[in-house]
Amino acid sequence: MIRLWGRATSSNVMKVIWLLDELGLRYERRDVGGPFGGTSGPEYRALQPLGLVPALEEDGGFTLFESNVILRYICNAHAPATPLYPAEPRARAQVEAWMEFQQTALNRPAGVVFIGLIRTPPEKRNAAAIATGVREAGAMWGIINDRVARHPYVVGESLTLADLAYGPHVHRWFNMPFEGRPPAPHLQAWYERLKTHPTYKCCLGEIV
Ligand SMILES: N[C@@H](CCC(=O)N[C@@H](CS)C(=O)NCC(=O)O)C(=O)O
Repeated sequence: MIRLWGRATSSNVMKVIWLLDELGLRYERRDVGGPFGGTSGPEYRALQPLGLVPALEEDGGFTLFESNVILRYICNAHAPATPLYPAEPRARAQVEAWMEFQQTALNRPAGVVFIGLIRTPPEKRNAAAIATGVREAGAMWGIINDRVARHPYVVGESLTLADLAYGPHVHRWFNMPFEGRPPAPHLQAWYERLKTHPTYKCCLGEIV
């Protein structure tokens, strides 16, 4: 049995839920992190050393952390032929590169906007920092906009793990209340395309 640890409001948990649902795998999920707590004790730290979500656990004592690594592991272990994670080395490397781009280039400025706007009470918000985050995240989304101008999905003609990695974030980007979102028509069209995948619904909830 696959056990996913992490609250369903976390972007990094959402992408794993999306994959598990997309592959039709059976799993159970435990709400930890954020208001649920449960991540600071030694038992949880053995699953995720920083006390973050998600973490994955399987029968036999196997555990794993880092959301994008979890995505790749699930495909390797449970759906090795899935086109979400192509086996051909160059195609696979492209998927991995764009997953990495999400974690390394987009996440920081997108996080500044999300934490600054959604997780910070209005009287404590830093408008200048949020505006800088919007500008920097907008530039990163511009790069994704250019990709999906050339083909329907981030890496090519079909949905891959690269799209899953951005799915929770693009929903936030188009639905958080801020000014200065640069025009990105191809990004918007790709977001609408993601919504045609029924299993994407796990990423489309209220932004909290
Ligand atoms: N690089 C890690 C980042 C994990 C992370 O930052 N998780 C956030 C939620 S998106 C977290 O655990 N926040 C504290 C909490 O929810 O208690 C991953 O991709 O798994």
